[in-house]
Amino acid sequence: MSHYLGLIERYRDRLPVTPGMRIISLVEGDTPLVPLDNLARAAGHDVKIYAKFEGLNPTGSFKDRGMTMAVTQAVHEGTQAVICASTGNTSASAAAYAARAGIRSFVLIPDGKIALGKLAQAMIQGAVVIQIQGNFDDGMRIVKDMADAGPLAIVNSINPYRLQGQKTAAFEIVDALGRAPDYHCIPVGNAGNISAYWTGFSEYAGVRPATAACAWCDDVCRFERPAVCASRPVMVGYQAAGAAPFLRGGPVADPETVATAIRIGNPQSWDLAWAAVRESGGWFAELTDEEILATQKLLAEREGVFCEPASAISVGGMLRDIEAGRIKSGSVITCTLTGHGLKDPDTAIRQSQGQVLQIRAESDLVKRAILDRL
Ligand code: AN7
Repeated sequence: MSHYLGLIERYRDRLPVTPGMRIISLVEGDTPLVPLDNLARAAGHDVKIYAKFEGLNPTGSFKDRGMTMAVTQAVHEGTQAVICASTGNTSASAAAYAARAGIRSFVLIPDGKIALGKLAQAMIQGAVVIQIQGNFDDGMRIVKDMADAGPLAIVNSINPYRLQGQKTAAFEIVDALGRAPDYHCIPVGNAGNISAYWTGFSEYAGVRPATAACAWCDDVCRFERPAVCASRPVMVGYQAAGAAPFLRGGPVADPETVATAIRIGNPQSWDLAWAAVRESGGWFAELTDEEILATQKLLAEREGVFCEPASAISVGGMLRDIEAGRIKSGSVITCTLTGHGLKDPDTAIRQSQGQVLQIRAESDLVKRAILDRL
């Protein structure tokens, strides 16, 4: 077997690529499905929990799955630049894949509300960073207005190639488990990823989903193929309470949350996400910033898994729904951890304050401090 060359090569026969196409890849995908046995034991109810740790993609988030497809297609069409609005991770990923392809990238980010690591990535990877005095939704509106501005490809998840790339995470989960999970728990911001997962799980189950909203999707996806697995999971989407349009029944004007990645009030994949949740028998739920941060800490302290706040929401919501009996005992549950904790060092340090001991450089003093804590 040849060594792993990225998700397009691995799932080529289920993706919109043609022979001879120049594949723009950073060898993304193939992320681990990490068992969270400590949390499962604490939760009781005989559940088995796995985290799909997407923070281990090349730029540290799941966006790379969609970006390899979107930038490959953009280059194929002769596009000279990509553009996106972003709460951070999309801009980091777009900049990286554009750099690799040798084209330009323009990224619109909300003023002052982007985690430091993501900004660093976009900047050093050569993106033209445009800070707008507005939020993600303002940026998205402006980017859509740029559609006719020139030879420019929009690489937000309204680009259908993005969702095609991202559906491969569902394939990997089924391939790793040898079955579909009973529940899949996932953070929801702009709502592209939950839609992509449902498309992927459905394709592997040999079922045409409601998320296959266009004829193009029918052309690309292999829904008619024999099923790889017999079932599909219940899809559960979690939002931050201050940015929870799916819980409010419509757009939220001034979204606010510590989980800046999902500080989004007007999700572009509204209908697709509802289709995924309804068809799977799932639901949306919301978590407060306090619950989100507590879960980020819990994952780090109990499992050694460091994800960003927006990612922790899937685990926090899942644990609450297990306790409430909404997620049934005996279930196999997968959670997407969408981005790496190192993306947002400020938030991690802020919520761990007081844990650093200040001690003079003397062995006796250090020894005492250690023995006091053993
Ligand atoms: C870590 O980067 O929208 O529901 O502009 O970075 O598919 O939007 C990020 C979204 C979850 C939500 N977790 O996914 C952007 C952006 C993390 C994220 C989401 C995002 P979608």
